[in-house]
Amino acid sequence: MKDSAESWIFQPEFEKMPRSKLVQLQEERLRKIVKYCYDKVPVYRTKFKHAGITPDDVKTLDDLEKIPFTEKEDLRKAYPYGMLAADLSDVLELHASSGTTGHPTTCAYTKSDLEVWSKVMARIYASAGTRKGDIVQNAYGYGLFTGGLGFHYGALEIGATVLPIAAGETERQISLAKEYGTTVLTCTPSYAAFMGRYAKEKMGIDPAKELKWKSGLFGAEAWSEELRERIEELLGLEAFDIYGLSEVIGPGVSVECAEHDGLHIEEDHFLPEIINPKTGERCKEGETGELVLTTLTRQATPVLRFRTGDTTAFKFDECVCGRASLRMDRIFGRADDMLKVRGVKFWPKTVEHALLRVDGASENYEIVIDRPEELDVMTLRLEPSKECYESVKGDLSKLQALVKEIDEHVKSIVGVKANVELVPYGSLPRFMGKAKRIRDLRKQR
Ligand code: DLL
Repeated sequence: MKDSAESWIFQPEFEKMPRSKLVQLQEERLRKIVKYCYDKVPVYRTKFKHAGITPDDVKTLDDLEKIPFTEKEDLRKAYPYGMLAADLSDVLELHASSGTTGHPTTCAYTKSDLEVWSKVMARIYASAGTRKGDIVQNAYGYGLFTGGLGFHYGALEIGATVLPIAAGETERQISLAKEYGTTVLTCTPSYAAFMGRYAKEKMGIDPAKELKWKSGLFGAEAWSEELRERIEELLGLEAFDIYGLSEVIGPGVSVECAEHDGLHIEEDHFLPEIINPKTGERCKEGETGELVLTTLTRQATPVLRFRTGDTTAFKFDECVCGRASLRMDRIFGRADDMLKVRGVKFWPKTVEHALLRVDGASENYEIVIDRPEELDVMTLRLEPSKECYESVKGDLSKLQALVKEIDEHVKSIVGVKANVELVPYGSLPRFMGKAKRIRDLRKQR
């Protein structure tokens, strides 16, 4: 790894705010946003009515639990403008989140929202050591996906230089990284890994030695510690996990600091809770559950107790970095992504964790689940790494040994037997944005 990125704190007055003062600020903002949502958005008024409450019933953080949840479905039903709390003429930017499972949802930003977004993204960059003088290669998709512009605004706010290259054109990414000497890479973790392999294998460039990337801000999808290690080694940078979602702001809800021990939540803007997804009740301290977020300052599309569908747990111990904010564990996955095979439940990320522990396994894999008769069958289609693929060509015994090792790892870590199928190097799809690695054929039967 290259020199560790030196983290710093962009807005210490908020990020290091003593808890009692922060709670006071959160409660002030909560009262205001609750009244604002009630006054401006009929959906909230109806929800409050059904729950038998008015904004006057919400005064403290403890009262938050009285407020009904907002679900993704509420936002879908209200598409395109039903959740808008500000005047449309005050909206400066509109994003629509991808509608893979139905209607899209609208995420709108007023001037003030864009300012908040820039500030929280600047905090996120600072946490990864980015400063004025850095050149950020922003390889998140620009457009309606919030990744591109969120990382763009944050870089401007911090005074860094941005190369707004967006996702794709991998050869150009590597050439420009070399020519311009970009120092920070921002993209999805799957694309970061792909870029590293591409540089080495197709262009004969070793990014760890020949590029200046010192840190990478990777998010938008769940990724394992093993993938982090691989990316760091391949690209010669320090990798930071960053979390966010369009319905709340885009990227910018939480980020790792140099300790890499959970993600600090920007709590003065996003009020977090963790609930049991089945009962809707708050989890006990440290328990894992579904993350629920309330936006405290959002003007255009504020959300109250939005169920993110993402599974995590809070970390309450103090962080040595000096930030006083609550931390969350890295996201295990989305509740609706959890797989159940032969009765065993697990996250796709756990499969990745098991897989990437095996030398010779590449990070290009696909999980296929089917139920040809009564029983579920999980097949793990995997490319061996290029080195492995080339060294074992034709040697069946070596390939068999690799299959056996993967098989054993998956069985012991995931708890389910998988049929391991090695496929030629380069045959599985590559992803510039969020990776899609699961094919659940049971749903089509
Ligand atoms: O993915 C915003 C974003 C862009 C975050 C760039 C980080 C970096 P959406 O497209 O609305 O927004 O998707 C949000 O992606 O609910 C999670 O399920 C997942 N997700 C985002 N960040 C992480 C992460 C952006 N660091 C959905 N780890 C969320 C795991 C993540 N999952």
